[in-house]
Amino acid sequence: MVRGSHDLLQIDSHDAVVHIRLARPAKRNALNDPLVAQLQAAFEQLPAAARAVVLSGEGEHFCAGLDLSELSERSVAEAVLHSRAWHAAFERIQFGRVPVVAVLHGAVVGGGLELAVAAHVRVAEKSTFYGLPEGQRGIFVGGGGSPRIPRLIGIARMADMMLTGRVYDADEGLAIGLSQYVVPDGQGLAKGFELASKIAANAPLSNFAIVHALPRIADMGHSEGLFVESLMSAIASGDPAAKSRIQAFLEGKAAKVAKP
Ligand code: 1HE
Repeated sequence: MVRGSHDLLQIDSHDAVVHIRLARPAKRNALNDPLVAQLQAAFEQLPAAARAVVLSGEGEHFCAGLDLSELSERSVAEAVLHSRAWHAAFERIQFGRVPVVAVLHGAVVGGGLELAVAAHVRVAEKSTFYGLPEGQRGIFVGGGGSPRIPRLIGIARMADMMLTGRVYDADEGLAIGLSQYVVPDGQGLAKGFELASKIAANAPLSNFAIVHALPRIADMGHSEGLFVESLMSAIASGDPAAKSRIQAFLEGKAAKVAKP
């Protein structure tokens, strides 16, 4: 189903939900060049039936970030291109064809956190811890963390994580906005698939608008944002899927919004 080499990923289809797992546990799923390229290819080549993706990591940790053993071999120009390659791959996740639910556990550090925040929904098992050790390593984020992470937790918190090496645990990560859910250890995938199945059942155009229009509107000025919102809203509500779903509700055939 997914073309090309992906020996550092494990990819399985479960009906409309595709499960993509980082499969380099001996190196704590550290992101080397082939793994980043395989991630990009996997998200570019999702099967036509895919409606949502669950992204997780094998072994004890979600992802240890940049493969530090590759770092010393690059010139400045090569390092720029390397960072741009991460950007291209993670853009395919954030602005791909379907929403992505990341299931986190253990270390979610450095580039691993940059990968996690390219997803749309994050479920963290209790074992999760978040860090940005770039300051200690003498480097800087390069996988899109600068624009994405402050939008979730603010510049001050990200600067603190990078300057002091502060690490947040799963509950703290939930409180500050790094994840939307925390679940007990071992239950992350079940929760991730439950959420992905709900997402997959939405009208495709609604999911498209949420993935592609919402973050761009949030980046616009107020007036432009309101206008583009109106356009996106009119396009979505004009779709036959919206008309049939609203009709089903009016006929008492669709689920009500229930109190949690
Ligand atoms: C690695 C990496 C890696 C593990 N690159 N090889 N990232 C970091 O600074 C995080 C560095 N890693 C760690 O802090 C720890 O490894 C963990 C907390 C993630 C996991 O600890 P642990 O005790 O389970 O594993 P370990 O014994 O430290 O590591 C197991 C093996 O994975 C070991 O290799 P081995 O051949 O000796 O068995 C480690 O060397 C290897 N390993 N992490 C390479 N990151 C686009 S810019 C992004 C910038 C960043 O991401 S900076 C943050 C980098």
